[in-house]
Amino acid sequence: MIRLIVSFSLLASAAFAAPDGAMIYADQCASCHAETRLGGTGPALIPESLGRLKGDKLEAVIADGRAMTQMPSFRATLAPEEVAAVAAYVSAPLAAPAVWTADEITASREMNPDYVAAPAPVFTADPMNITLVVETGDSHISVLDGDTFEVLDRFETPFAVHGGPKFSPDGRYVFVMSRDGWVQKYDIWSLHEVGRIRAGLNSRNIAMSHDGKWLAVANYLPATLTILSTDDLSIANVREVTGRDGTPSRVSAVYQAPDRKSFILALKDVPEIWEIATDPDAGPYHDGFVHSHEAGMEESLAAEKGLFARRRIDVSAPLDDFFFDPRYRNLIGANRDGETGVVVNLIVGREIASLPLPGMPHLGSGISWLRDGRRLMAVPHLNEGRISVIDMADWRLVKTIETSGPGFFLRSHDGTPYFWADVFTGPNKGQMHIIHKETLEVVKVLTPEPGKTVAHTEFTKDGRHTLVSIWEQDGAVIVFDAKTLTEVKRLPMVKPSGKYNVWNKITFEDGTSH
Ligand code: DHE
Repeated sequence: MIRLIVSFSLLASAAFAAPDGAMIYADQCASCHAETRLGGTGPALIPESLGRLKGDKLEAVIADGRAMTQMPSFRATLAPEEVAAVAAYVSAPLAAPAVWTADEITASREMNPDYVAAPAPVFTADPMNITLVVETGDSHISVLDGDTFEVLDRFETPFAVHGGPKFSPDGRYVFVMSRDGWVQKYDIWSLHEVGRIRAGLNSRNIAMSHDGKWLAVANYLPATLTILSTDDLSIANVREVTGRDGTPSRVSAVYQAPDRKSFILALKDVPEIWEIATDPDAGPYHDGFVHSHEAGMEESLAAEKGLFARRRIDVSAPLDDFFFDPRYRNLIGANRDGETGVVVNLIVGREIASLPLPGMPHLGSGISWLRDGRRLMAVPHLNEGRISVIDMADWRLVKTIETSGPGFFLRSHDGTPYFWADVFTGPNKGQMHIIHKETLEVVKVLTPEPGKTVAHTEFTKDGRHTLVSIWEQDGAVIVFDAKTLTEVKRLPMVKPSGKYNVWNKITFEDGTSH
């Protein structure tokens, strides 16, 4: 009888056993987020990187997925108890804390033993009109001749490249970053990889210093900014990123501010923006300001001087994403969860205006141009089919352009009257809107491959052609005549994402991302 009761209770406990979060994680999540939980294509899933994403919010992301990311919905795969179990598992600290020290970064550095720097380009194509195509489908980059569209080389990249590769100011070298923190240096003239290094465990993007000497890597994990020497990829500086009160913060993105000879950092977890000097003579960099009650004057709290000196700028809420005016005097920032954007004047170091920007504005993809002597900027929204056009003199919303669905990227060029805006999700995914920069009217909607994702545009050096990605495994880059808007050529590519023209990037062409 006792035996019977024992086996019954064993059976019952097996039948009603709580789901095992670790097992579900290994089964469903590890392929993207890594067995160690330190991140792969997906971000690291540990309390340090989940930040404010806790409890119900975290379970909702697992159940519903996340808009505009590769995070799918698990509602059909996992029962609510299983979602809760895996959420609890990833919310628990790692057995050992995730660290990635300067020594580990250095140890990861691999220089290509076969690389020999060519004295001149090894091809006859115009080195200033080279366009790179990131093919995420099989982790490669195609190096295109921007005049003939011939593929000069196709080299392997680290897995899951994200954000724009950054070129040296002379356009010879390019640096590529993957979500798991690898930075690769490639010599375009020699058509050879120079080397690579893992600068972080989970990284966001990279920025090149005004003089081409330093490359900054924005990291989520660990909460650091890694600065590498562009020469040999050795570490120049690793700075822990913490708010005034010591709270560690992930870095959402780092941008080059060439006119200011600095890097500007968007901090994800604290309401601060950082500026890091790339000028050895910089400073003093005032570490924020306080208002003096007696004199009504501003006083600096602290100051740093010289190369990599840091300045903190306080903002009302953490900002994820930035856009800059062409002289880098003002930064326009937005929080992906918020309804407004803010303008931060980098000279005085404080917010000077706010903008109505609901619907997840994607400022990093913004462009600007001159219309009747006034500079306008346009920003797509990640979850709404509209584009906000703002006057950069008085920060007025000039127009909201309706499109047929949420878009990711905008692109233009001095040599064209139009800007191109994609639709990345929704029933009209794949439509490309051609919008006139004077009238702000949609003049044409192209659907080059119905049903397929068609996104991200880049112009050639002279603006005569545009290259658009069919963002599919068996995809292609379509070359359009930018004037007649007709297809000129189609180059088969494996899930091509971003495309980057050397000239447009190194000259800071208005219509392109920097
Ligand atoms: Fe990106 C650029 C952030 C999701 C493809 N993306 C950027 C930049 C930032 C950013 C800050 C500018 C960096 C730079 O070039 O220096 N991206 C984010 C996000 O926060 C977001 C919404 C969520 C995330 O998971 O990180 C996100 N991005 C995506 C994607 O899902 C895309 C479509 C596919 C992918 O590869 O992950 C994607 N992002 C890109 C591309 C660029 C980019 C192709 C470079 C655009 C350019 O022309 O410069």
